[in-house]
Amino acid sequence: MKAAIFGLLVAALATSALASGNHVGGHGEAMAVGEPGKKANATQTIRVTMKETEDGKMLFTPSTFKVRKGQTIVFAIKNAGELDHEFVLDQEDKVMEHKAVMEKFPEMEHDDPNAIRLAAGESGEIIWKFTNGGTFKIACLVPGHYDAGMHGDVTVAGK
Ligand SMILES: [Cu+2]
Repeated sequence: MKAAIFGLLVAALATSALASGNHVGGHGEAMAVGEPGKKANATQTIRVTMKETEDGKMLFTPSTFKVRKGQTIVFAIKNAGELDHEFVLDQEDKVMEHKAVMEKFPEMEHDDPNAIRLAAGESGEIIWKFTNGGTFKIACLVPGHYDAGMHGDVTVAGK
């Protein structure tokens, strides 16, 4: 249900929505960044820590990733900070749309396969198959966090 509501909100904000002629933000549509993966197919586990720093930044460590097209990755994510954080994996324009929605509706949660929200001290996983080459974003879209530094890049090599 949460995901469905989010989809509607995104559709309302999306400017690229009209071009597709489909219900935008709809789940089950192919995403440029790839698709949910199966753990059995994963060839690499990448550990990512999320936390605030003493000088007021919020960071993913590491924040840049290089993978290969076709690869399934387990992102093993730990919130080592004191606030809730999110790990959202998507193409940059989707991340920015989603960021705008979150700024309007900060309590919104999502349970999409490409995103996870973790309370302080929690750990979780995103298992993802990168089906397209290109550069994609990871981001925490809790309001203010992206602008405090909480984003990174995933480069997918291969045609
Ligand atoms: Cu955050």
